[in-house]
Amino acid sequence: MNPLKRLGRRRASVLALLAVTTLVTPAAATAAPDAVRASTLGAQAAQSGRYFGTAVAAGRLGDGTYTGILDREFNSVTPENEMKWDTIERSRGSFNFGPGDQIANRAAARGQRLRGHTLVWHQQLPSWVSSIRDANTLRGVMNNHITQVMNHYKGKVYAWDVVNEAFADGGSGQMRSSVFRDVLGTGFIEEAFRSARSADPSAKLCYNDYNIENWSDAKTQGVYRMVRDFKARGVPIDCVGLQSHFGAGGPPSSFQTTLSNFAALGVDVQITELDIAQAPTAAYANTVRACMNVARCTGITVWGIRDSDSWRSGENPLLFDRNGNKKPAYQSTLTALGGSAAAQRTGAPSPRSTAALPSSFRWSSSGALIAPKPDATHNIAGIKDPSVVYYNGKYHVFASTASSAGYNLVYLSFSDWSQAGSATHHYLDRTAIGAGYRAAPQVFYNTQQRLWYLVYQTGNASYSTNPDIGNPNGWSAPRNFYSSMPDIIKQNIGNGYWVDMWVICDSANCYLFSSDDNGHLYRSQTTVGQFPNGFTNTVIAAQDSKFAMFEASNVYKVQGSNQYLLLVEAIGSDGRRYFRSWTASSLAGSWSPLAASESNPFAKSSNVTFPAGTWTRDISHGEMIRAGYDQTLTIPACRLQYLYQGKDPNAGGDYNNLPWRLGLLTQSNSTC
Ligand code: 9MR
Repeated sequence: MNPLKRLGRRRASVLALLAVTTLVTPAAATAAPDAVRASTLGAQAAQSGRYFGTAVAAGRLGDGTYTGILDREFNSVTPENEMKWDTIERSRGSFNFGPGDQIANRAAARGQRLRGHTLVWHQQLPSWVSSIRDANTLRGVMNNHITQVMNHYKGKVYAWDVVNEAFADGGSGQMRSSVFRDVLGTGFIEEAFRSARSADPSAKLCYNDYNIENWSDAKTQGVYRMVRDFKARGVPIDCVGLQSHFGAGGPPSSFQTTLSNFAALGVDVQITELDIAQAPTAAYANTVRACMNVARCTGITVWGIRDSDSWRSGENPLLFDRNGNKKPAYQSTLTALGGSAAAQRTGAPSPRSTAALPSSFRWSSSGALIAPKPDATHNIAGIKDPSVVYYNGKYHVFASTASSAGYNLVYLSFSDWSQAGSATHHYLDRTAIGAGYRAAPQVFYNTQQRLWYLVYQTGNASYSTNPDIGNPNGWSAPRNFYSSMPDIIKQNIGNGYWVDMWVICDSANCYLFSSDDNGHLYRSQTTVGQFPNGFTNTVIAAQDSKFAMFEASNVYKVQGSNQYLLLVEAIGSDGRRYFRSWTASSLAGSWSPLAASESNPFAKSSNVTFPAGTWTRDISHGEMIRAGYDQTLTIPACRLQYLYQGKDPNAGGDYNNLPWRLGLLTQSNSTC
């Protein structure tokens, strides 16, 4: 963004001069990642906002070794059999919650989460249900079961496996035969989820299955199509459980791709019943890493505590031996849980390169989701330049606030886009970030330093850090990346403005990109170890004519591939903003056009539909919804989403006073 456009060069150079006086200081010299490593599975998982759980059998709760491990290591539990239909409603209308309550109450007393397992399943189903042939009767029985059980556990269950194992093995990709499908038709799953939502609107509703871990399997694709269809039609679904009962080879190489592709549909993913034949250390570590690398992979449950507790005890598939001792896989699991949040820097085999990005894009846009919320001391005309991460069950959005008086920053968070409009706006001028010109934020988590970074422009490229993204008051005062504007920028900026600073790191280096509103994209480089210091060797990374390569550049890593994606905002022949795109095989590499022309744009009004009404002709400064939240800025390859700024096409006048709003694009031509 170019906030100085109407403020004039003089102010820009004054700001740049002022900025020189703020020296670059290490932000996190005291951060010691190893010092905060936890010593149990649950505590370590909690550090990245996840849970680590186990299946629990009520019959074993009298065993002190068992409960000792349970309470020490796990912060989530799933009743292994106690909430299944044949236990809870063995005869019609007669409910037995005793064994389930025993587990639920015990977990609640210890602050452990509870996963509800499972409401509708063709197994462990009493014969009085499986023998029903009349659709109305079965529908009533199914909905009553869901309603009674969910009502009973309301407020205690974090996520329910509403429907379990409804898809067939093999190559059909269809639902399996069961009394539910055969009598009610394939719509029974939708009906079950709708009943579940009305019974307990605050529980997360999951579809759970096995053999859906390998992306190309027909069964995985069948479940994926169903979830996509549910999301498209507004059928309530919040999560997909991948059971993950693996052979000794561990997860398929596409496992992370599968997790992130489901997550990209807008659902959480969870590993719900993990066990691996012979418990190889690498197989456990690879499984955990795949989850850690996907922001919406919210937790992992192993299917039992000791090998002797397992339904496949002959294969010794768990993390504790028969005596309750930690096995080698325990250590590799714990280590993997403490690994990078979204980076593969621990030597995990990279997933096969999957769906590369297409060479043309189509999008569907939401209406304006986020508007400014002026208050007595903040007279704001536009909300702009959003940066967004999904972390710990919430979207965290940072944006510029704009008015003719100038620019500053705002923060808001919400769990669902439907709540974006009602979220509280925290004005960051009230924090150590301070008043004055701050704009165009970019947020990410630095996994080495265990700190959130907010990068923004102040006339220089500046940043603040915060250990807790959810605490708006936790940001440090601004520091600068450069002592002054690099010479190469001074030589090329012409009448432009130095704007839109952007940081992205690979496993060795961090790069700082910026634009000059004059046709140049600049890149500086430092090592991951030196970051945020040492940005030298500034070069021109890409150039074009002024309006063809204007500003608001984004650079991302494409998940599951060796591709990086560059987006740059341009001004079209119609005067409206749009995005062009390029790819490269490394961050310091040269950029090849992907969808880089006005006739084949990355995102422009011409390839965006507006089902809720065309509220903007500009597709301007924004950010992709990432697959993770760390410094690698990894995005999914499928179903891209882009949070952008748009405005009433008829609005005009002072650029700083334009009524910018934020909307969300969702890719509509994804082939995966
Ligand atoms: O571990 C469970 C075992 O004790 C039961 O006998 C069995 C009955 O079908 O169910 C086991 O748990 C299953 C889970 O509920 C659904 N996914 C597959 C699990 C292993 O069979």
